[in-house]
Amino acid sequence: MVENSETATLTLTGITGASASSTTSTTITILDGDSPPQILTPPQTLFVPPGSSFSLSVGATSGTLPLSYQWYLGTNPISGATSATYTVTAADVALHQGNYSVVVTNSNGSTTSSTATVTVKNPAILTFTSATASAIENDGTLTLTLQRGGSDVGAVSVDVALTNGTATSPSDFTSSTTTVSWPNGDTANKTVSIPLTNDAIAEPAKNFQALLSNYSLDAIPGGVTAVEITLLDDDAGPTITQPLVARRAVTGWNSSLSIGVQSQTTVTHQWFKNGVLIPGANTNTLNFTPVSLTDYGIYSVEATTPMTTMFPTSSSSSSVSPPQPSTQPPRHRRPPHLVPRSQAHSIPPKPIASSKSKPPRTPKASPSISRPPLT
Ligand SMILES: [Ca+2]
Ligand SMILES: [Ca+2]
Ligand SMILES: [Ca+2]
Repeated sequence: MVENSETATLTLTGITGASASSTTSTTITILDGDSPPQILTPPQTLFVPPGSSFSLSVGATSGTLPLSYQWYLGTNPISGATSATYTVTAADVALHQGNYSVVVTNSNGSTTSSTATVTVKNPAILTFTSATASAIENDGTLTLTLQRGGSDVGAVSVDVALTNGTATSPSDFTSSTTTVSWPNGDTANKTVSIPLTNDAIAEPAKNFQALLSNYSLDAIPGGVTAVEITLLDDDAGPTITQPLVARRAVTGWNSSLSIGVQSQTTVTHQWFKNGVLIPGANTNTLNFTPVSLTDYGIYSVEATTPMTTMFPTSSSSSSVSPPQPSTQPPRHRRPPHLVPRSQAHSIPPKPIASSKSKPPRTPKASPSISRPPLT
């Protein structure tokens, strides 16, 4: 009698003198001995690059053995393809592309599998265009770009999934998995927009990741399968890492004032002299090339970030002490502390009469270059 497979479950009960392990029951399948074979895992559709090997397999079971197999390409039986797995060592589009099926036979009859399609083509190569990205939380969205290389034949797709780092969804960004698709023949770059959460909390820079997964069958990973995303805060003001320091400058020598400012967002600088804006002085350093008497004054710099309203801009100020008339040759326009020590030894500056009103002075050797007496 032909009948379906039947199952029975054996369970251990009434265990004494021992404790039960996690497995206390097992299922037994009773196969019918009068049926044709049953196909459990049919062959799977494949995309194969030309010249590559590929295999098709079928999983079949039967209460009556042995089983025999015959693979078909279309309606034609493939010579010698008579086992559960059919392997081709070098795929050729003319010889191997098409719809495959397998007929499994026992003494009771035959069963034909569902069809698997083998397409012989080069894969599309899908990748992010950059392994890193950064955004400020008030940007609204962060855009990631994906590229299709390799074959432009066929429709391909890949999923972009987001994973929490120190930045988490939904407090810092909105996590979702986006499927990015290219139609047949399309090689244009595609973008994914990630919504960012703009809070009012001052916080450190955070990170999260975007990952490619679930490539369509004829697509493979390219060079960049993950993007490390840095999420910058817009609520913390700039921090001054190097304050302005008062400086005595010597006329005729080059000098500079500078400030160090750290911020997660862009910092713009503006220098002021005696409270008056200096046009064009918009970097962290203000150069005097060289210092002249008119440079004497109180200098300040304002460092500004594109913040929300929580923090005021930072500013710092410093004075420049009155410049001294030069006693140095103007052509040596380097301050002594920038001259390498060996050079300071070998080429001591020569006193030259100043053109200014004060009488010339003979420079004394700097303590840094005077030698202690030998003992
Ligand atoms: Ca945030
Ligand atoms: Ca904010
Ligand atoms: Ca914030």
